[in-house]
Amino acid sequence: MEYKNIIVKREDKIAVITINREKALNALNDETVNELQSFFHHSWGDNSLGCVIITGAGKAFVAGADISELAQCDVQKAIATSMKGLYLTKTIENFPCPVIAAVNGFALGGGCELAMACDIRLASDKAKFGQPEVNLGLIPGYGGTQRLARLVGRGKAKQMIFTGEMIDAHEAHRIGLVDEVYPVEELMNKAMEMAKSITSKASLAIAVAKECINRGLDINLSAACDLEKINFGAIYGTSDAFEGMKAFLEKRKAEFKGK
Ligand code: DAK
Repeated sequence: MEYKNIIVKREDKIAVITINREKALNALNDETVNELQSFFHHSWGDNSLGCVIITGAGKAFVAGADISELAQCDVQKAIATSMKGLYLTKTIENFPCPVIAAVNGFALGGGCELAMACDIRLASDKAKFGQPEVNLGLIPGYGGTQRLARLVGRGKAKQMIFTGEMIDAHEAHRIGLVDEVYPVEELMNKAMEMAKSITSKASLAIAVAKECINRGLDINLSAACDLEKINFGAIYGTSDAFEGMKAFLEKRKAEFKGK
């Protein structure tokens, strides 16, 4: 698949997507959102894919939605744009294998929202996070009011969204917005290391665990535990589960087949 604004590199079971509009600090224009959506759509049934890493070229992860395009929106176009962004973030959230955001630099507005839709956020010590929409007279449009509050709590989310101010990677880590912080030169190696660890495990178990965590957080604990119970049973229908337990008992490395 040919893309203009993203670079996709495949290393074994891992796909690394680099958002590559460096001159606009990787701002998400319509075409880039379409390309990201297209990657996830075309990869949905690809059983050889075990983990996706999203990062940005140059000094930004993504500096937000493309303001030159946002400035052209009327009410109808704004709703359509928001729906597209929400659809992309939902697609990433529901994608059957883990998606890691390797946040190298600015993750602002739609960029912070893109990172929040990923399963795990690793940040470089140069990364900066913010929801600066109020500076433009807007509110977040790709799920930011919802995902940020769920990740960092309503007080911190309101602080970030109401002031529009940026926070650095260490503060983002402290409040739970990012999971790990690394020196910028180590970020991609660390992301690959994590992706390799994930792809060495049973892919169906990971897909089901992702689903349980995501769905479970939207419902009450008792119903969520029931959801886990059903899926715990369902995973016994996979041969990988038996291979994993057999390998342990035979003191050898498991050979998972994704079946
Ligand atoms: N869009 C378009 N171009 C951008 C951009 C953006 N978001 N961010 C940066 N650029 C461009 C700059 O215009 C500049 O272009 P040239 O002048 O060189 O042509 C180039 O990238 C380099 O930027 P700077 O010269 O400004 O670089 P600095 O290092 O000095 O500053 C910065 C970096 C990240 C602090 C600064 O660029 C900045 O403040 N950027 C804007 C950040 C921002 O406000 N992002 C937008 C957040 S709002 C919605 C849907 C979605 C959204 C909202 C509504 N609905 C459907 C209603 C989402 C909104 C957002 O994401």
